[in-house]
Amino acid sequence: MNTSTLITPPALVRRAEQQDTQAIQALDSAHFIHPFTDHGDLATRGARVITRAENIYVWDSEGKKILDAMSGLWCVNAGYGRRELAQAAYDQMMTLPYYNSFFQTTNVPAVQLATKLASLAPKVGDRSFEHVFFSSSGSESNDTNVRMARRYWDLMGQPERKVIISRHNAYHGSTMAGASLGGMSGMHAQGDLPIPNITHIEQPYHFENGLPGESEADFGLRAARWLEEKILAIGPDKVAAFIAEPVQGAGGVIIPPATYWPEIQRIVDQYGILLICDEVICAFGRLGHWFAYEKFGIKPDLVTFAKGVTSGYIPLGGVMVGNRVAQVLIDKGGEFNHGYTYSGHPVACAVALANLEIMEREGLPQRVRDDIGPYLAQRFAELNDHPLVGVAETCGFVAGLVLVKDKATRQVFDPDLAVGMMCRAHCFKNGLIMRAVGDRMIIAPPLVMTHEQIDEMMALIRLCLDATLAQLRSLGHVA
Ligand code: PXG
Repeated sequence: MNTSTLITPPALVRRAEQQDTQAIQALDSAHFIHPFTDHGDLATRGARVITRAENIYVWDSEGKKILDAMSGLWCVNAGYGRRELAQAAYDQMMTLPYYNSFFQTTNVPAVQLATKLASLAPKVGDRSFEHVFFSSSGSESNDTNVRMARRYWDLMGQPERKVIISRHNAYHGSTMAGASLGGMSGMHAQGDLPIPNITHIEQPYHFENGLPGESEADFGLRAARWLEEKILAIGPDKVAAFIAEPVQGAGGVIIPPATYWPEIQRIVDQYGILLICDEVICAFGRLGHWFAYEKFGIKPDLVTFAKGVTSGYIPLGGVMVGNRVAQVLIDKGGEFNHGYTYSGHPVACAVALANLEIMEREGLPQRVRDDIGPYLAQRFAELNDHPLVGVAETCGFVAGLVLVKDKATRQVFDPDLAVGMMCRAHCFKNGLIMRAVGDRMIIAPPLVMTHEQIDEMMALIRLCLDATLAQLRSLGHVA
């Protein structure tokens, strides 16, 4: 990639690095409630203070350089330090920093972005995407989906279609609807979730849910048919929609067998229910396409997006509204009583436009599909020879591996050992950000990585696996 587009870290940020890390940590602990964080734990250890970033690396307040194999939180698709994005935000703020899109008003960047997204979203079968609803996050967008799907069925004269089916271990956000749609039991346990009329089926995770000797292909069909069983158990005339991530991200990069999505499509078509693809992680090049539904040949009615649309430089999310739903909402709906202060925020939309321009110019989705995705697949597969790795797999530019106690029998570790967290600690120590989801280690690197940087990352991953193995051996947990 062209490194002349990268921002030289400003002197101001360098000074922040020289501040006393402990003082920042103390203020952090005293005043900042973090998402998904045990604050007792945080207070004793102190947060890692990230002060600057460039390309695929971040630096902490101690000056330590870390290769960010998670793109922040699955979002910095175009890499850090893009001057063009800062400039787009600056220019838009000086022209029109804010105006709402309620009350029959609009703004130019929002219109341009909706038009651009409609042009990027491929038509599949009889589904096309000419309309976009904007929010500021994935969670909000999924709240929109729930309301939109139910509104659709009301307008279709079938108000009893209310149930939305999702999957265990899915992640769809942290608002009441987002967390309910998600299938994280730990989230449901806090705050009386899920809200009514949201239910879940099991995820298509062959390693955990496959029967002994069952092929991936057979398992994929069986897993998809859990949806049909659920629809029949509820009553098809009561089901509004099925929501799913094409590849489950936060759940641990769960890549479904090739037979899964075509069978899901058959089922949603047969029962006429809406299909919501949550592409908050999977869109914008992550799986080698602008939208992942194209990769899997899925025909969704609603597509959730966020994160990569701005490469995380500014919050923006939304829903691509397929014609089936859009036409009904527009032709029959009157006013849809739903919207956010920041729907179509001009600065966020201007940054998104500049980001999509970069992705287009540098061909990032194609790069993932034809070049760095296949290269990552080849390099990551080499980890299958490591004694700790049960299975290592990739899809586009996400990858996951499961740590096992016994490779031959695929025996997993006692969860109380928290082997994933042990491995993650070795990663941090060695300058690599890799996420642990239980004992699955996952990555979603920026889409600008070179082959050399993939090699650098793979060497670090192997080093950290070796260090984890050595620690487990010294503790007597593996032979
Ligand atoms: N859908 C999907 C598929 C997501 O991955 C959301 C919705 C919610 O988006 P917002 O913008 O409201 O956060 C997400 C977010 C993790 C992790 O631990 C993943 C996400 C968020 C926080 C943590 O991997 N994904």
